[in-house]
Amino acid sequence: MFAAMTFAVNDPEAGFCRDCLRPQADAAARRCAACGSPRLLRHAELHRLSIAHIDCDAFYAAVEKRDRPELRDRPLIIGGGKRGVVSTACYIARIKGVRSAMPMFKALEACPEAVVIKPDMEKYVLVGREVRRMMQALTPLVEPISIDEAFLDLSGTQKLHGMAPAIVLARFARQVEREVGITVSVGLSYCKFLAKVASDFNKPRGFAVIGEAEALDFLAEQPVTLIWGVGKAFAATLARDGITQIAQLQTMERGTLMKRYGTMGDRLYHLARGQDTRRVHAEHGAKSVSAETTFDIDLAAPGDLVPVLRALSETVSARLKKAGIAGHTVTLKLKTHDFKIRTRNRRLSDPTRLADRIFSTGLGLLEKETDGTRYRLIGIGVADLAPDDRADPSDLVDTAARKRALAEGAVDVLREKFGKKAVETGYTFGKGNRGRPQREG
Ligand code: TTP
Ligand code: MG
Ligand code: MG
Repeated sequence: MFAAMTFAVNDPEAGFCRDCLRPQADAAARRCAACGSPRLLRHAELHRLSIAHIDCDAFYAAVEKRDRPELRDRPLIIGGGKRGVVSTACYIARIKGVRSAMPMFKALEACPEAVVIKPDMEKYVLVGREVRRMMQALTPLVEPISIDEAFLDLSGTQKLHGMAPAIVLARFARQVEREVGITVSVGLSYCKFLAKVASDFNKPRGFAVIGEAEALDFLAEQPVTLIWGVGKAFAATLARDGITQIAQLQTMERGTLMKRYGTMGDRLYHLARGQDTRRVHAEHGAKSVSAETTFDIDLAAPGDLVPVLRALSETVSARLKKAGIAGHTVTLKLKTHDFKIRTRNRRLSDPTRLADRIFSTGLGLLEKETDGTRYRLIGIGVADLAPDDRADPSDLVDTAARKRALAEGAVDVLREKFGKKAVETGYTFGKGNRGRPQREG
C-alpha cells in the first residue's frame, strides 16, 4: 500500500507524479522519472496547503458512461425528463457547446449526434454517497456542498496519512477512478474560496493549486464573477459602477465598498484579496443519532422494555450505516412516569454502527434502571460520531461479539435484498411495535 511509502524527502518544487504518486527529483522534468506520466504536480507551497475542494467531472454523465462502456467515446447528454433541460453533458458534448440548464432542443441543435439519457437520481445519490464516504476516510472535516462536491480540511492529517495533503488528494482521485469508475477534479489552497476556484481550473481530471504567494496576482486577472455570491444580477450592478475585474476591487477601500454594497461589499473587499476565514464544517454538524419511543402505557418490566430497546438499536444502526458514520458513546434515555429524564452513557473502546453492540451496551445501562420505576419513554442513541471506517474493528477481543458482528453483516445483506421484515432477531420477533417511534437529530 502507498500509505506505507514515505514521501518525507520531497522537494515541493520538484513535486510528485499524480499517477504513481512518486516524488520527483528533477524540478524541470516533463515526465515522471518512474512511470513516464506527464501528470506531474509542482508548487512551492505544495506541502503546506491543506484546504481542498473536490468536484466530480460531468457527474451524471460519468456515472452513465461507467455503466455503459459502449458510450465512452460518444457525446452524451443527461437530461430531458419533465423540464426538458440538460442536467449535464459529458466533455465530448461540451466541445460542441452543450451546457447544463440548456433547453434540450438547443443542445440537440448544437450536437445532433448526442446520445440522451434521462437522469437516474437514485443511482447518482448512491455514487455520490460512495465518494463522500471515501472522503470521510481522509478526514472527518468533510463539508458536502452538493451531490458531487465537498470541501475537505486536511490540516493536521500528515502524520495519520504519512504524506502531505496534496499526495493524499492525488491518491484519492486515483482511488475514485479505480473503485468508483468516475473522475474528479481537485483544488488545493489555503482557503475555501480559492480551493473551489482551483477545482474548476483544469477540469476534467484536474488538480490545481493556488498558494498564498500568488493569490493576489492570480485574482487580479480574474473577472468579478469569480467571487462567491456575485451572480448575474450583482455582476450587472457592479458593471454599472464600472467594476468588472477583481483587480479594481483590490484598489478600493473597505469602507467605500461597504457603503455601496453593504455586507456584500465587505465580502468583495476580503475575497478580492484572497482573505477567506470560513472554516470547513463537518457534515450537517450532527452530534448524535438516536431513536426513541413513547409508550401507550407506562412500562417497568425488563421483559417489556428490552424488546423495544432492541428494535430502537436496530433503527439507530440502520441510520448510521446509511450515513456511513459510527458513534463512540452509547446513550440510554428514559423518561419516568412523572416526566423525569434519566440519561446514561457508556463510551466504547472504538466507534460502533452495529445494532448488536448498541443494544448490548444499552442493555447494560438499562439493567441498573429497571428497579420497578415505571417509564413512559425509552430511547437509545450514539454520540461522538466518526467516519465508519474506524468502527467495529474485526479483531474485537470478544470473539462472541465478533461472530455477532459477522452475523449482523449477513442479516443486513438479506434485509437489503428482501426487506426489513424478512429477518427478525430473537428480541423483536413477533413483538410488533409497541409505541410511536420518534426521530431525534
Ligand atoms: P456540476 O458539478 O455543476 O457539474 P458536472 O459534475 O456535471 O460537471 P463538471 O463539474 O465537470 O463541470 O453538477 C453536478 C451534477 O448536478 C451534474 O452532473 C448534473 C447536476 N446538475 C443539474 O442537474 N443541473 C444543473 O444546472 C447543474 C449545474 C448540475
Ligand atoms: Mg461536477
Ligand atoms: Mg458540482
